[in-house]
Amino acid sequence: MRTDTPQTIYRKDYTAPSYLVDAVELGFDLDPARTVVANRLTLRRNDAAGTGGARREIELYGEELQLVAIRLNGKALGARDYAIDGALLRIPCDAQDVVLEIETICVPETNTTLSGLYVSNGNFYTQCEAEGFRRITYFPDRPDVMATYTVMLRADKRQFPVLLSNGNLIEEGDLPDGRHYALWEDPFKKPSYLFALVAASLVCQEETFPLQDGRRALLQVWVEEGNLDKTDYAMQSLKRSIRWDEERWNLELDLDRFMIVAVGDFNMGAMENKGLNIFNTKYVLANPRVATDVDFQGIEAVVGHEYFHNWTGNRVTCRDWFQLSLKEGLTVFRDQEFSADMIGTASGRAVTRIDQVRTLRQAQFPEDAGPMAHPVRPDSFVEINNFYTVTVYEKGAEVVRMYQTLLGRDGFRKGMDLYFARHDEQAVTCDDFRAAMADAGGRDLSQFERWYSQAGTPVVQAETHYDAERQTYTLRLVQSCPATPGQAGKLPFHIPVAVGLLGADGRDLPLTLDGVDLGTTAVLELVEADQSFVFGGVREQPTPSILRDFSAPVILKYGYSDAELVLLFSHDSDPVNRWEAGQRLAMGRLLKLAEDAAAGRSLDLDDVFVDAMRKMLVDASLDPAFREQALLLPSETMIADQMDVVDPMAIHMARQFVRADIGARLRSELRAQYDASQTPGEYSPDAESIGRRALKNLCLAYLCAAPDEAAIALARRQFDEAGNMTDRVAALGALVHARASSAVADAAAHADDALRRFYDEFQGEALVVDKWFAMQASAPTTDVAAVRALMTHPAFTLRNPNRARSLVSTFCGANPVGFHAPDGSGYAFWAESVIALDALNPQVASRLARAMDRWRRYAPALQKHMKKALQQVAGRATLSNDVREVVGKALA
Ligand code: 0A1
Ligand code: ZN
Repeated sequence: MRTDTPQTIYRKDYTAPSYLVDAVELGFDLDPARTVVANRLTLRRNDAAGTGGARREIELYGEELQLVAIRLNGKALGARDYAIDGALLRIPCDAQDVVLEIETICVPETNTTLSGLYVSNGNFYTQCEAEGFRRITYFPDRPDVMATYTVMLRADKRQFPVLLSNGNLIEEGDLPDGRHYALWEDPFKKPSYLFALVAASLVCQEETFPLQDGRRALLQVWVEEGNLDKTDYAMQSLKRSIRWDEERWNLELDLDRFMIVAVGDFNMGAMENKGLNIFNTKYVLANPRVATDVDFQGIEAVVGHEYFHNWTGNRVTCRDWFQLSLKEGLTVFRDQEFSADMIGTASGRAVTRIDQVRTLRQAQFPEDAGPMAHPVRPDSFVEINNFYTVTVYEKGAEVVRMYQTLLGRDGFRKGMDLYFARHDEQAVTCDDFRAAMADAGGRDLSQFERWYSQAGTPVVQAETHYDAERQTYTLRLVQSCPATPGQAGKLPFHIPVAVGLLGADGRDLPLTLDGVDLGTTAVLELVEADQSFVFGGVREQPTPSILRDFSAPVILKYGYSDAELVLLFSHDSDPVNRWEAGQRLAMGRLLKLAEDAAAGRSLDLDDVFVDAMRKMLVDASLDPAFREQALLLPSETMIADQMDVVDPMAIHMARQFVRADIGARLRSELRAQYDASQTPGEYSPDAESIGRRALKNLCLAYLCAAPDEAAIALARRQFDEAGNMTDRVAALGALVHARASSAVADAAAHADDALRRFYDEFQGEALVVDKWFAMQASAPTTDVAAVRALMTHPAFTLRNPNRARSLVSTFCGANPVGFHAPDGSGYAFWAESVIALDALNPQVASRLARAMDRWRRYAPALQKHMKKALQQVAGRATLSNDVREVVGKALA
């Protein structure tokens, strides 16, 4: 917690480290109240780094450490031999080779930030990315300092029977006084942020797994006792990840042992520490009784993501934290491709792609249009932990995907091979990645750099003209990009725009551009601000399908008629654009209805839209998973993002009206589809079954959006008879959301009864209790008073990030009606919660703080309350850098 003005760090100020570290030897005497860390560093002067005329110094960082002793080449240093300025410890030194020994003490049991060395449920864990290692020992804690690590762990044997660190176990044994030790050695050079240790009472599922090159690796999934019945899926996902990386990229596991450890207190999803991944329990523990389909999918994606980091992030790492997307964008792209390949079918791939587009629109586009907007490779930050964003991750993945779209799959693979050939065991930049792609593909990708340096979502405005006489069809694309903080004007991007043309019968027309036959989907390269493409041999007036497969993270504007959208929604051979047409049909109506609701006019939904939805619902030739996506309306956040002045209540009323109207008008079709989508037999989280359950449960949600006694009875029956958590929570959600219905007797009692029974049955399962809180926090009938009441529940605590997020963050981020109450009570609650959380865990507080990002978009009456709440937080004398940066930028 700091009180001084936080410092901004700039990318342009990067300088190379004055000393490099070749080897690190760490000794830990682990004690929750007083852990002693002995650190022996072998350093080498980095002559490539200038000192700007100043005397050379060894620069080390340390936070929350008690410094016991420092020795330089065997000589004890006194207080005058070094200087400590905040987190920075500087030792004047010019020697070529140096051995530095440092002894420090830290207190894991009081570390509530969950960064550095901390205690969770009595066990020790570490989290070092981005700058947590400096909370363990003094060190040149920056990713371009890569060293080999040898780690000796000592702890009480009864309390901490399992002692783990990175790499290979060299030796273990007993010590006097009931203690024991384990010596670990990691043969690969790594930056300090990839260091990890675990000292705990845990159990594991393990097996040896054959690698492509004939070696066998020991795989382990470590969990607390009582959870071994929930590790199978993580283990299977790990094995699939290893195999996929070998087969798709020829990348092998480089260690003899790979460990995953699950911990209940964790700030993020998981962490890719070399050979010792530490995971939030949410992304490890699953069985059908406690985990939903979405949980299973999340586990596969995150296990893959962390495993893939072993090459994209660990073997080749980032030069500095501005390059974060080098590893994160690339690794998200890899985990997205992994998930898509695991499904295998074209339609399954499309559904994963639609999910990605949804995430971008739901979270990244708003970020890119708000006060925290930043380029994929930021130019500055106050607190790096604030930059683990959807822009760095998801937009970063889109940028990587665009290389593949421009170079083709084979060209992209060549670029990846060249990247590893050039940079293995190095710390590099996004420019190095781009250079590998350009060189491997023989392409000039200099303009493509703007995807890294310019923030904001580009807008592509399309116009078309059909010349029947010449049989030409002209597509004019005009691109622009709105101003973002610190970036007023933007230059044109290099945008791949995949395009197809549909005939009146809905079939793809053959494409010819400048006499070249391009099949049925052409990837146009938009590089100018205003550029036209003329297709030849077009025999009829076509309907354009633009931005197929969402070929670039842009907003496409085109004046589609309803008839064109219905044609695309019924026929587009590109499933992503087929879905997109439905979203456009829905969005047009939702915006109009929100206006009507705000003006107090009566609401009405036209037959064209309802018929299109009906057709989609009953089209048995389409995958259930795709139909579910196509029938899901844009979220309230997405609708809000389209409005100049956001009225959350009007948006909610509009969307609820559409849901209820569909529920009522398609009642019999929904009911029939509900019955047709059952998944008899044993639960399995395969894509086909997941799709059927998703469609079935969407039907239930629609039926309960216009509830009659039959719909509620259906939900109750599903709740009672559900053989898995997916169906159980879907039914509970339907009941809770129908709570206020006046059309059904005892709607509230049914909801309350189900909630009570759910809690009684699952109170021993922390992750399920999180769902129980989140379900109530997001229900539109839940107001601040109800949230405050839930906070007094014995199972609630702000100290556990998952639990705090399940109630507080869900209410502030996913319950627009409750949060934006006209009296400002939601915002006052937000301010109070940010302040309370900040005292415990700045990273979690800062994420919550972002719920107010877009405050300037709301109606003036709401803005006034929001500003007051922001000022209340900003006015606190003690605030973390994390929160200060977020609220400061919001108010700027
Ligand atoms: N690198 C991890 C995410 C992560 C980032 C920061 C953390 O603490 C501040 C923890 C984890 C990943 O991409 O999975
Ligand atoms: Zn990552």
